[in-house]
Amino acid sequence: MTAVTYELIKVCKQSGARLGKLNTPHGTFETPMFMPVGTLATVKTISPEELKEMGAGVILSNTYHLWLRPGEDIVRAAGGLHQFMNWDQGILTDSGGFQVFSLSDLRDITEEGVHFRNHLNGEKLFLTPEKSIAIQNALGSDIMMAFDECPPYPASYDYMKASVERTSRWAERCLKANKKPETQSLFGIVQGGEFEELRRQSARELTSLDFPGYAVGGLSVGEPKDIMNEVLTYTTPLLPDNKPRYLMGVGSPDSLIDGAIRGIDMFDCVLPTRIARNGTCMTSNGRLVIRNAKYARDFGPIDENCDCHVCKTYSRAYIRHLVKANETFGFRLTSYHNLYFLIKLMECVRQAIREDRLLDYREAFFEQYGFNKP
Ligand code: PRF
Ligand code: ZN
Repeated sequence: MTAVTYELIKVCKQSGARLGKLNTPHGTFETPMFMPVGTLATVKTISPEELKEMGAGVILSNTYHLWLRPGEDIVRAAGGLHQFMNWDQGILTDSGGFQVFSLSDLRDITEEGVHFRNHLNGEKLFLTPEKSIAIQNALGSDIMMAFDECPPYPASYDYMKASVERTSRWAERCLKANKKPETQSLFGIVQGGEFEELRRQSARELTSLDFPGYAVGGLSVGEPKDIMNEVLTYTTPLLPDNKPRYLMGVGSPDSLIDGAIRGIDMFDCVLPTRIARNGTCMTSNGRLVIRNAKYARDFGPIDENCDCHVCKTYSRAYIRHLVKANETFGFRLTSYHNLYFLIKLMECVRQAIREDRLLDYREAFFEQYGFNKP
């Protein structure tokens, strides 16, 4: 028995996108879905009650950050991450691999694991597949991620091949290290950059290990969008139909739609909350920079097509004032709206799959969002 299972409900006849259900020990969630990021056991500025209200299902947290502070022992003592942060829905934890590579410049990759320095105080640290899984077991997430290497873009074919093979060996060690497969499911991560042969090798090696779900990693690391779409086009068909597929670190509205069309079921990204904290809002008409002087006396909502609590209650002029004055409440409002926007977008995507019209939906959405403009 695995903790997390996937049920394919239907495939969109027009686009090939999948409508499905992800069953977890903390609830069942419809896919494709967007998962808000709460790296340090909080989705920045948003309470769990608000996340529920906006329809969030699974949220992300991070092994590396929680290991450094407060430490997994404290989270375990609290009764696990769900209890610690008062979130009774799904939690997925990333393995820390990606963060070690993106946050630490001093690192040394060996077969055993990665030596690097704590980005907070410079202290020497060592993370291995076994250690990452032990921390994730202590956190008690519903979905754990394998400890992988996400090489920078561009990387040479030879480097990528060695990295893919090491990631496969690490994936096997992660599976063996999981002490709670009945309550915590471990997903494998396909790497291989933009090399089709290496993506095939990675998918073959990982699927032979029979993970309960698979992620496509190593994308949205600086490559052009058409390369990401091309990689997804040939990679997702290599993954089993009866398991969920998760595209890591991707959250722009166009990429969510294009990923779903290529058979992706789960997405996460800091984008909506990160841009919210500098006052950028996602709207049905494209990005809106709330600091702009033209909103000073605009008493309409952020997005006239949005029915979120923020858009029903607060004006552009008020939010602009708060954001310009660096008032925390302003960033709460933009964060809430942006998360709601992506969660609602995925609801529209699911409805379009149900009705076999996701390509039509894509066309209309892109037109209004402004992606089709020259
Ligand atoms: N691996 C892991 N986490 C990730 C990625 C990856 O490749 C990415 C790539 N966009 C984001 N987060 N473990
Ligand atoms: Zn809104």
